[in-house]
Amino acid sequence: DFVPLHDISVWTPTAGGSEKTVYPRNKKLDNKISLYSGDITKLEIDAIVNAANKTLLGGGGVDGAIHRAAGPMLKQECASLHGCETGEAKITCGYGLPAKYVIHTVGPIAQGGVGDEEKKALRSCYKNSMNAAAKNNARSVAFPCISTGVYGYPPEQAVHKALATVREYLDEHHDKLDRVIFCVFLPTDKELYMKTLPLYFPAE
Ligand code: AR6
Repeated sequence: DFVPLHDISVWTPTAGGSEKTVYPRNKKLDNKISLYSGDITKLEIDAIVNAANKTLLGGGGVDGAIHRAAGPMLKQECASLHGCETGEAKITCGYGLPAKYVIHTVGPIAQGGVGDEEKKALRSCYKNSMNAAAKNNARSVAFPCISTGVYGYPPEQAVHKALATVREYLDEHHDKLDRVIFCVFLPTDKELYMKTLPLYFPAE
């Protein structure tokens, strides 16, 4: 029941959508974005991103799902990495997962509210994860909604940070990645992304 890359549809911007787009169209980015609704552990792509914690030793949420699906070898490799700071990213093999790599990043804890520090850290998560992918020649990468679960970052704010960071990275490095997949798990996140994607990846 794995989902290969060719079954993950490309997100096509619709013309005449929103008036208040944030960026103009960049044709070089056409066909590079996907919105996928479902379990990230099923994606048969180069790399999936894990919303981990600083220990990198597993936890609940998407982290728990990834470790369960990958098997105990993943934890073993993670244990050799000596943790990860907030905003940083570390890459491992995918083991039992259909994805070749897992990129573990640690999102900010936003239960005390979102300030400049949290915004900067969330941006770093996306940026450092894409850099880790590119460095390892992983050309397709899927992101969960980092920090918006247990870590309490408001999804309405996180979606803008995620899309702005990916858009800016791809503007500069469009040759380094073939596909960035936003993997949403909750129907409310799917709606948020459908509403917000046209602002960052408009048709015209
Ligand atoms: N596939 C895709 N997305 C998922 C999946 C899945 N299988 N399962 C959950 N999500 P969270 P955080 C979504 O809490 O907020 C862990 O214990 C979920 O609906 O997993 O960054 C770590 O060890 C939500 O939209 O991550 C850390 O201690 C999103 O993934 C802490 O939680 C992120 O929710 C990290 O908290």
